[in-house]
Amino acid sequence: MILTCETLLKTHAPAWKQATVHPFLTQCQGGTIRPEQFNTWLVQDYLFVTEFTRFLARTLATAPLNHFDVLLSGLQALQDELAWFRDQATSRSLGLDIPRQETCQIYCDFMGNLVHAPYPVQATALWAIEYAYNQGWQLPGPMVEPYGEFAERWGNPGFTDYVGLLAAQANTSLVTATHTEQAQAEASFLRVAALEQAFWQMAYQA
Ligand code: HMH
Repeated sequence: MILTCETLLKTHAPAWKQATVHPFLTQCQGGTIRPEQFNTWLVQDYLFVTEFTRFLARTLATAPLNHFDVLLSGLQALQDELAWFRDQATSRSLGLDIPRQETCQIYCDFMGNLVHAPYPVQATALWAIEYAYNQGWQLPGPMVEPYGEFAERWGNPGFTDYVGLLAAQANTSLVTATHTEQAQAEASFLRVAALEQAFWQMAYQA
């Protein structure tokens, strides 16, 4: 049996639900999230995205040539996203030069270690990381201000299409993956799910 993104979601539905449905997101939707908690998430997510950008660049470095277009479009979007995070921080008077919280650091270390993993594992993790935010910010439905902009960033149709292309590339790479690589891809999917859940929870632990 060949592993696909779809079978991962079906096999591990409870873990995926915990990664993508969280009080943090429902409280953003209803506008009841406390600003300190939102700001904690915002700054830690900026610090996450700086490392995520390095991970995407390293994934590009091992990707087959016909996967470049999609990955380069992702890197291009991250240039805008990092600037957007800095603007958000400035308008909220938040400093970005602070240490990562433990959960954020563990997630960044996980992405750093994926440099040793074969491409199908990297491609699966990349898709899972992006799909977690795509679903997480999209599933609750429209959010009250000022959170609509955040729901839009990861829930918009263009980003949804991008995540679909990442799934297609991961699936293609998994077709020729060994059993060991498929098992590693499944383990990385589960690790992403657990880290995503912990990342939402981190906003309440500041
Ligand atoms: C924690 N996961 C986390 N932050 C993000 N910005 C994404 C995924 C999507 O890029």
